[in-house]
Amino acid sequence: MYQYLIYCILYLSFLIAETGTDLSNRIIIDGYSNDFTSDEEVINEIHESSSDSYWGEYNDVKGIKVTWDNTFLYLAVDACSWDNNVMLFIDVYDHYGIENMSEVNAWQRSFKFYNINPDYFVGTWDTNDSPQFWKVQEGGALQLEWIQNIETFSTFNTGSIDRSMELKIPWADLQVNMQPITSIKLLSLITSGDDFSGSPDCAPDNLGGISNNSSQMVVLDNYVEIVIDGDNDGNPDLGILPQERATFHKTPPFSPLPLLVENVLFEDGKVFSPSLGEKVYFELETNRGSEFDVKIFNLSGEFIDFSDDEIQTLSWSWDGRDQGGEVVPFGVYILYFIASSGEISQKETVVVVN
Ligand SMILES: [Ca+2]
Ligand SMILES: [Ca+2]
Ligand SMILES: [Ca+2]
Ligand SMILES: [Ca+2]
Repeated sequence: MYQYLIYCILYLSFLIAETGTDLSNRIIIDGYSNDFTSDEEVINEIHESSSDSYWGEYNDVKGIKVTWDNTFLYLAVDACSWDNNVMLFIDVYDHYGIENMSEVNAWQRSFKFYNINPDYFVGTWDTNDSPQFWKVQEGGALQLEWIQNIETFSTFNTGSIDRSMELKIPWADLQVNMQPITSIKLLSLITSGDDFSGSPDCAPDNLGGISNNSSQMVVLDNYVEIVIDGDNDGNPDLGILPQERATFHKTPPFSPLPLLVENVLFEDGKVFSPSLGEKVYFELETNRGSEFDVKIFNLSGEFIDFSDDEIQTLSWSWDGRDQGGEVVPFGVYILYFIASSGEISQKETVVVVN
């Protein structure tokens, strides 16, 4: 009777799949993610379609699975890749991380991150079984280092559906200067093996949607966040269901929201006199988070200067001077707002008077 009871408890604890002291017997890093249970799916078919990729169902991300024990974080990405790359980004610390994947020293791709700045990523390609685990320089955004002792495996094989990339990262390798890890943010995607290629599918979906143009810069601005140390005792919480710890920046599914300029506000009008020490102040309102550069041109199309950032975001001024500091001739000037993602641009005019 007792034996039966113990068997039942063991069986149930396997089914429930809570985080526990040691999961290394259950989670095997072999590129097949069926050793994770449904309680460990933080992105699954509820959130992420398997037919939303611009490159079709054979190049699609389907989900992310997560669990952990005292020593390791276990991760799996379910996807299908035919001649392309699968990547998983991990953001542990808010104060630094990759901002622009086209500026890093390895795996250069056309992605910009917004709301998330990954500190680590793992990437693999079709038929490769040894995904590479990379770390961005502590405190930095550009310098990547390949960490070769992390156990990884992937089984993507020329369009075979239902394959995965798995990895097992010692918590100690994710910690910087012994700082405790309270939560992690995750984001996975498909890209190609070519430098500066974009992505036809990410999970969770980004807010602005994805372009069919494979080299178009993609803004990755959504993530799933998993609370690891909810009681703040410095250790990963055990005995919990990872899925219950998962939240999104914006919970999928949702329709993409193309970036729009809703308004450009000129607080004190568009006419100003730089020779009297005046500046023109302007703000831009958009329907979702993005960064913009503002370039100033004269009517002949000559570049004059960049505008100055004000403290508020998407808020600038121009002092009516060119790059050399000289007051520009009176006349009409064009402010050219360009989304840093390259998604949209907008022109406005101002008038310089004597
Ligand atoms: Ca496995
Ligand atoms: Ca997908
Ligand atoms: Ca970060
Ligand atoms: Ca997607």
